[in-house]
Amino acid sequence: MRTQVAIIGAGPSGLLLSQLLQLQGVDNVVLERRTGEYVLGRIRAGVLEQGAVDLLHEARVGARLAREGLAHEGFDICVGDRRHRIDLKGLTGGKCVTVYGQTEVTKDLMDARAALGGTVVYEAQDVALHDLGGKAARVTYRRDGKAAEVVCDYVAGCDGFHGVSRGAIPKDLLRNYERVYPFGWLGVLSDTRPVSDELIYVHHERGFALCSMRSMTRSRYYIQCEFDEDLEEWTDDRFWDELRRRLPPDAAAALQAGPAIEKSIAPLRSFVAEPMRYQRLFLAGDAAHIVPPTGAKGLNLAASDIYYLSRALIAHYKENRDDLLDAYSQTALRRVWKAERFSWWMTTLLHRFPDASAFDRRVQEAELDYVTGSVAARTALAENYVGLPY
Ligand code: FAS
Ligand code: PHB
Repeated sequence: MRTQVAIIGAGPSGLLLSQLLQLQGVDNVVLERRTGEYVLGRIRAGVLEQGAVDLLHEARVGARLAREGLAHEGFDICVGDRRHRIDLKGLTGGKCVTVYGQTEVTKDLMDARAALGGTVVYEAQDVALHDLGGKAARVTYRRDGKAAEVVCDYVAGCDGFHGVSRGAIPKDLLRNYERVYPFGWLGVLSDTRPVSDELIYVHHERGFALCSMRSMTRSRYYIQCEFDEDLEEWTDDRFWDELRRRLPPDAAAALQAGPAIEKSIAPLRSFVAEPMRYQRLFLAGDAAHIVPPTGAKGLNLAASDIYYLSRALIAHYKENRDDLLDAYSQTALRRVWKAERFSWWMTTLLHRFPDASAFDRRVQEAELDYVTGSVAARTALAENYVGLPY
């Protein structure tokens, strides 16, 4: 098969890039290891920056998002029993975020690709990259036991943290930056009324907690846990009891428990791979970087990568210019690192670090006191949370 861009991975990064390229007449093929059902079954992000919302509308997948997405103008930070509202709209001159699950984004993208007749190959096994420095690159894979090959001008590595693309960059050229956190997030999805109309981020001596949602009838909750917890040990009742112990009294009283329709533990890490380009290969999304979900930046960074990469590829094919392609890695990394900083800062602010010294804990308390007591500090938090400019 011959195409202009081979995209590895049919998560939000790969599908969004595929849709944006085809809308501009750039031929592409997506190769996905898993089935579509498996991809949709992964419960992940929940908060979209305006930049991501705008890009989804540009990709013509914003209709359901506009109908069902929940505009959020602020959120609470709880310290002890006190709730402090971060007024996103007031502190950023009117900006807010939209609550709309990654599952729904992916579903909308899958439907749009099918409607446009896009080529998305699911269950593509043993994907491998070849000839990235040649006149054309090649991507080989197997499906239903048969070998297949895609010859292309460019490869977009949108295959997430555990994908193959990053590994195609020679080790002597690739620089990895990483911080692994000494805890994880135990997440529960339940068809219950959210405890509050807005998100609640909790700093508690027993550990961090987050009250989020997917709609006004479907809630998403997280509690900080040991990174090597045994999920089997966490019955629904144990989860609800522990969450209730970390919430302020009014929220604990309002909490509606119910059966977990999904329960999972996510490790927390900060990770960046540089550069995000090698010859004909471009990395985007989790293939290039990971943030702890505290700042709700993972999916949103994937969106800004795809914003830069789609424009660069379209400029190559429609305007015969390569300056955007040549600047892609540097342009994307500049925004990536600011989101990495914010996600690290918000994680450090809100979690209980088991190995923290007495001095560390006092500094954390002072930081919380400063953030909740200073308009300048809350403004800095708010402008990062709603998303820095592309
Ligand atoms: P993805 O990982 O979503 O997609 C990559 C795709 O490539 C997958 O479908 C995979 O099957 C495929 N693939 C992998 N290897 C392949 C191969 N060899 N060949 C072909 N295909 C291959 N972000 C937030 O903002 N908030 C959150 O709460 C949040 N929670 C998360 C929880 C977990 C457990 C994880 C892992 C991530 C979470 N994230 C969260 C981040 C997440 O939303 C990512 O940022 C987002 O999925 C990035 O999208 P992609 O870059 O498309 O990567
Ligand atoms: C979610 O709803 O899954 C979510 C919301 C905000 C975060 C992380 C996750 O910071």
